[in-house]
Amino acid sequence: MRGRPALVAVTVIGALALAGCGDSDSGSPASGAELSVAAAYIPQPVSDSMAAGFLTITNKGDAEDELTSVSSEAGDVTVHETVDGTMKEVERLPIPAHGQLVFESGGNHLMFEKLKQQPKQGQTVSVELHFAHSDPVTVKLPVKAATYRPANGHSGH
Ligand SMILES: [Cu+2]
Repeated sequence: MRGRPALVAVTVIGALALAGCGDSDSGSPASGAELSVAAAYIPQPVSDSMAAGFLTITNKGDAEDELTSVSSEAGDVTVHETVDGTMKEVERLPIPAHGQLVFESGGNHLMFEKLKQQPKQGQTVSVELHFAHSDPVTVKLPVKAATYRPANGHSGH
């Protein structure tokens, strides 16, 4: 819930700055990354306490950022990458300037553990993404069928 007011505040400040001097776009590294989130979902898990979540973070800005942590009221969330078929927790993942950080089946994923209740198809699970530079972003991940794959997603291999 903290994400939305912060985002609104940034927008207002940006508008004021533009009105003030007209060319504030250049030379302000603090607002270099422009993040948006798409293709978020959780396949309905078999387990009642663990699940994986997927999404794509796009950075349209000129500066890179990093995903540093994820939190949720639904349970514990950590960020995992998959190396040689084995998943391992990572501290942070980079989001390159003009690039994407992709979470997809068989690759990076959000790892939900100690869930208070099993996510069921049709529900949504809210998470808050925290970044090294940008303000936190709240994302609602819809729970899809266990076999769901995003239509335009690239399947790992
Ligand atoms: Cu995992």
